[in-house]
Amino acid sequence: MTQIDSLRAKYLGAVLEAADEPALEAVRLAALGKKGEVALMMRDLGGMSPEERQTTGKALNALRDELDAALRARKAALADAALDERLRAEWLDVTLPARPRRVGTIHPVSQVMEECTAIFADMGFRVAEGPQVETDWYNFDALNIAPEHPARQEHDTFFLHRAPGDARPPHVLRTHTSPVQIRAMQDQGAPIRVIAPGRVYRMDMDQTHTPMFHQIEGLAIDRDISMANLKWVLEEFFSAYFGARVRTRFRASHFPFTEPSAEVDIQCSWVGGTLKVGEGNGWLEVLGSGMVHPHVLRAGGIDPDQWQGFAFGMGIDRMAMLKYGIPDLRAFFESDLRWLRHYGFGALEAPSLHAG
Ligand code: 2U9
Repeated sequence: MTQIDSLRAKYLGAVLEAADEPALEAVRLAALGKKGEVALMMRDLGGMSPEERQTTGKALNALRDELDAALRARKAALADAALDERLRAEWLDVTLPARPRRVGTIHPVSQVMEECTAIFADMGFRVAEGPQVETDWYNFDALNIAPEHPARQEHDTFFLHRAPGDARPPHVLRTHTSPVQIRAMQDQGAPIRVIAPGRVYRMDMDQTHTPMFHQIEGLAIDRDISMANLKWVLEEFFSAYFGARVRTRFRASHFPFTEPSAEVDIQCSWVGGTLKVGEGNGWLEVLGSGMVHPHVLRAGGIDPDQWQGFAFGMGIDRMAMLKYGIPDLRAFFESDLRWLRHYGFGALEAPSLHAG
């Protein structure tokens, strides 16, 4: 075997035995590097006869090309093997269930607000909204609430005091959503049919009152609207809301913004400490209402000689307590996660008129 043949055998064997890229690189340097064995033999060509130089040179070039090809092939094979090994080691089961995520709930107040809105919308009422910080004109004067009325006292209403020296009357946190309907009458005129759900503020705090609570008010103005229409709308509403035929009882009352005025009770029973709406001989007060006072129509830019209509107002928080058996109003606004998980609703339990 010539020297070239033994080099070929040695390095082709070394290439195949190289177990990783650094070992392969060492083989390459030893064979084809500047000081490698093939290069050293090339250097010896100078001392050979022309014929010998030609045959040996050709053979050395062929050996260099052959080793180079073997090195490349081995390098590619090692890279493939390394990738196979990574794919085996870094295996991922994409069918595993996802890690559980904490999901929030819809607050009962939001849920009930949506339920009520859906029912009134079905009867042709549109939702109206307005600011929570109001002028005293929209919150009191426009609603026929006299300057000396107790609601205007410092201990009943939250006032936003002006800077010292500013003589203008202070803004208030709205004490009811009625100013929304004044604005709606001014914007839309008559006939009009709107509901105004939203937050209201009164300086009150005990087992049944929080300084912020929620109301939904309704207003229907047309040429011949009467208390009979009011009674039908309310009975229709309560029956849809509680899911049973609910009778109502009207008791004469007084509000500055309605004349005549009525407080409305719904039929209920108390059995073994549980309240059931829509049955029995008991009555539960849930609502205030009446025919809109002519002064209030005029404040809304509507001529009381041409138009008349009813208005009503009720507390949403209380409606939620009644329907879902929630005992303490104050817990509504404490943000206790256990309470929210217990009384909250799933985001997909959207209220509708056809579902439970
Ligand atoms: C306009 C004209 C009249 C809305 C009305 C009541 C009677 C009422 C209370 C019920 C429980 C408030 O949440 S509560 O404390 N509401 O008794 N609300 S009539 O009357 C209006 C509203 C707007 C333009």
